[in-house]
Amino acid sequence: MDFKGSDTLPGPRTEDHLPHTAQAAVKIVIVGGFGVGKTTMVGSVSEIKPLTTEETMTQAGIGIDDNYGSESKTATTVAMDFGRISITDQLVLYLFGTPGQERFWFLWNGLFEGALGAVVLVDTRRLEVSFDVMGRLEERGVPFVVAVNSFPDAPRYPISELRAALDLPEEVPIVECDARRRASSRDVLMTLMRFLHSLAVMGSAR
Ligand SMILES: Nc1nc2c(ncn2[C@@H]2O[C@H](COP(=O)(O)OP(=O)(O)O)[C@@H](O)[C@H]2O)c(=O)[nH]1
Ligand SMILES: [Mg+2]
Repeated sequence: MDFKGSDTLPGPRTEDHLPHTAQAAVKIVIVGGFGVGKTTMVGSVSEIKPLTTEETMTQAGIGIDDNYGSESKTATTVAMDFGRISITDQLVLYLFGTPGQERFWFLWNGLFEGALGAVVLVDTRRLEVSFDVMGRLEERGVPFVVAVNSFPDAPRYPISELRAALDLPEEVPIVECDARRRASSRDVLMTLMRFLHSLAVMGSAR
């Protein structure tokens, strides 16, 4: 039989096994409108091979999904992306990338269950595609940070203007990122973890 030797197979990512020091696992959701970079972010930052369920866009999506600015994109995630990252030796994050399109909202209830926090990815060319997502998170009381994915042809705005446009309170962190870069995506998650920590500290001080 002509099995390829293991040396010719693509190697595993840095860590396929949970570090033995891991003590806590936390669920984080990565949300945002169509084409904002959710799959890219989970893929760049995950230590395990990310699991992605993609379905080629069908006629059913045309005219329903707002595709402005992402015309070249042919596939959209209809289920979710899944990945994992150890933020410290003790703390492991499980990442769930979830679709932002309205017609997939029925998937959301389960996906938000048990989520400690969320990253809302935005594209400055289409801020409005992330409004509803933020509203849903607020309704469910899931704290979030906003990550502005820096697409090269997207206009850049000062954070204060973005905050006003997104109608976000002062305490909600807004950061720029490049979802394709592992370090940048990791920084976003660190920002979220610091934010969650500050909320917990504030909560326990009450
Ligand atoms: N230039 C640039 N392109 C990106 C970035 N993030 C994602 N993309 C591209 O934008 C497209 C949509 O990203 P994807 O992760 O599939 O979006 P999703 O629908 O939110 O999962 C893909 O072609 C990505 O390669 C980024 O930070 N910079
Ligand atoms: Mg996707």
